[in-house]
Amino acid sequence: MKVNVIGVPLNLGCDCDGADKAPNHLRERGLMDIIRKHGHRAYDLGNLYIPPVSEEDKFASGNRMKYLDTIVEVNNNLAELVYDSLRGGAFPLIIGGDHSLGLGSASGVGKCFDDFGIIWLDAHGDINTSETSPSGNIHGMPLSALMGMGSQELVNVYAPGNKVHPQNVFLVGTRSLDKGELDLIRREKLSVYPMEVIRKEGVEFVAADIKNKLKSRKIRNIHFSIDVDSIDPAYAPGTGTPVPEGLTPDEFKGFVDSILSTNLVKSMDIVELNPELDTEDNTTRLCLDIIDYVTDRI
Ligand SMILES: [Mn+2]
Repeated sequence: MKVNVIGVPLNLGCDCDGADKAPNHLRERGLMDIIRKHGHRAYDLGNLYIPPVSEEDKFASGNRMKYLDTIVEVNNNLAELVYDSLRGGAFPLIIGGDHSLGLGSASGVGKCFDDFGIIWLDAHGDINTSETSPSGNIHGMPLSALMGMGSQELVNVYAPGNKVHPQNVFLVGTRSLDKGELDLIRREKLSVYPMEVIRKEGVEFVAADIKNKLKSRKIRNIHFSIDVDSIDPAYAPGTGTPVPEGLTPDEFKGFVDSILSTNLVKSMDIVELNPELDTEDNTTRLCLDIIDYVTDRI
């Protein structure tokens, strides 16, 4: 298969240094060779340009949202690159960078496929809005914006309006949800599989439940957005907002394996690796292992 690797060295959405270093850090440790080993034609499309913006201007463009204009600009460009990649028959593999890039990648997928769903693997909900966000960090808002909620600047990235129906969103691995996020989940009856459910029922049950819903909702294409903070910090400490009680690498792989076996996954993000917060490159190695595992199965 053709795999287009797209680096997004973005750290404005988490407002924390280090996540921007991840794409090159992974390249220097053999990213492209790992993908090609599985027989893929892999192209490194390089890193998206992130316009510089000074820290004192962080709220200049967005009321209660840090670095809004720049994040919108980068996501708009990312969406076009993802859309183009899909149209060209490639599997876009987007390497973050912080999770605000999920807004652009999924927007590109949404332009390509009407019948698409999003599986968002994360310790957090990423469904805050500018009104509910405690921090103003946009990496906590992309999934709500994709569903058409929150600030119009984010909702209208790449194309006007919502990109995905809330029924077609699956949020997995959560264990740190803010009050506004819990309200949104209840209001929209979102499919959420928190860690308590995974611990009680197992990843196989969760994956099977999602697969049933994919079938009943006639979803033929999936964008899979993976935040490394979904994995327990004991295994993945190199991330900006770690939360205890996460997935073990085996649980993670079991879930990924089950979802990939549907053959519906058309694109993937891997985000929030922060090499500067890592211990002895453990999280970097885990990310490369994940990419190895995934590209063996697409
Ligand atoms: Mn996230």
